Amino acid sequence: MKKLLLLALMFSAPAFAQESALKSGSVVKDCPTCPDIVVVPAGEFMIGSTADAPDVDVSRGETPQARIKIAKGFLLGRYEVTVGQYREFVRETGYQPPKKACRVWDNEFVDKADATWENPYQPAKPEPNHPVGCVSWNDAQAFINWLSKKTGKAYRLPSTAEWEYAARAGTTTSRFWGDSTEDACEYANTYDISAKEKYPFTFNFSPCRDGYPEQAPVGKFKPNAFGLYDMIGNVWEWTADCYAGSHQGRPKDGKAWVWEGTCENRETRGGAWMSAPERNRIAWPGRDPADRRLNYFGFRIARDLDATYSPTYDGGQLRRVTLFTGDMTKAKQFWVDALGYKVRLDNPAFGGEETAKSLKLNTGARAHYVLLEPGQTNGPLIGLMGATGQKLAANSDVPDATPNAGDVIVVVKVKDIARAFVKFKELGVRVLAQPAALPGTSGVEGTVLSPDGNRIVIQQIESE
Ligand SMILES: [Ca+2]
Repeated sequence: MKKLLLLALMFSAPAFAQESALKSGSVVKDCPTCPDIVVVPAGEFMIGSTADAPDVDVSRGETPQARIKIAKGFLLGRYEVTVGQYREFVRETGYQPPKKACRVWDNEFVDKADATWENPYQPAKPEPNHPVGCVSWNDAQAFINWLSKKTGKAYRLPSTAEWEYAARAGTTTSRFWGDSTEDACEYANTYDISAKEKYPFTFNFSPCRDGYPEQAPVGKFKPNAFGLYDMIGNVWEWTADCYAGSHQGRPKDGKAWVWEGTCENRETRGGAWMSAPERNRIAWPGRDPADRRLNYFGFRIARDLDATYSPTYDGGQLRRVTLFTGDMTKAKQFWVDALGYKVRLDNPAFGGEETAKSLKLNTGARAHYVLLEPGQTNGPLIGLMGATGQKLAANSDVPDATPNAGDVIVVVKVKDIARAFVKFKELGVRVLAQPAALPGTSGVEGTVLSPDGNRIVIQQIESE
């Protein structure tokens, strides 16, 4: 009897284990085919380079440095996200990325319409364990949303500070193995002699042979002290941050540095198989628009320890909305044109049985799930969900409404309802009800009339 009890306790123990109790370097996997993620310990470090560091680039704001304190450990991809993992995402979601050529080498660096993550040219036929390339920052977000929903864990890109902290793994040199470029071939797939022979670019190269003139499969080189592979070379890695060109003013807690208004460029880190040694350094920041695709750009995922994914919060700037019913085309037009948001994802497949049930849609109605991305007028809207089919059942989730057939009601969740209503005023949108507290809840809600006559209920997102 005692023995049985003991066994039961032993087997049940992992269910109670907190990830925050895991040792630095532990590998976590949220599903059998999910990317390996590694526990990176809490700590402090100086981001950037000293003024006398080899190849220091003042124009990119590597120096002066800033002190960053990462108070809690976090999880970071052991490897760059691979072609095999990305393929599973595309297969499961039917993700159709916005049309945009990918930049590859074809006797010159040129944007090729037929270059994709499946054929990034270098190599033409990537293996499942090659890092995925030709993926934009936006594509990376779509992958992250999918993985978060699939696993119930809130994934995200690492912040620039987290990335650099993890890449350094306690070192202060240009690279996690020291300053030398001769030693690169033990630790990283860089623009080495073998690459130079195949692609004789005019820029500098690592004076050694790593055996990979193009992308290399992930994990072929020595890891750093945190057990992370390919932090230098192979493909550039997108971070969550807007490119700042300085460390002055950077959040001291290691969180991503993003701001209201246009985030013109996202920061990339780590260099690539075709980057010169000056750029294959931990501190050197790349800067590229969120929709840019290059075959030497990929990403690595991160998440907080013990972070669970909530369907109303997707872990990033964009959040899901509870309910929208009515004419999708009109609604999209309003949010996209009037408020300057770009549609990032419109997924009619979202309208499954569960959705129809939770929205109390009548048979035949179909839900869409749309994510909107701030454009020039960065603002409070994060997303909306919709249904076509018009005829609706009475729905207690829709405040102050018993929708009749033909009614169009939209509920949009925003981060800052006061700011949203300032924006509506600027745009001349008619306000039907000013924001007010919802009795018996912590919610705040107001109502506007969109230009096409849709009544739109605006709700403030409740804090996590
Ligand atoms: Ca190489």
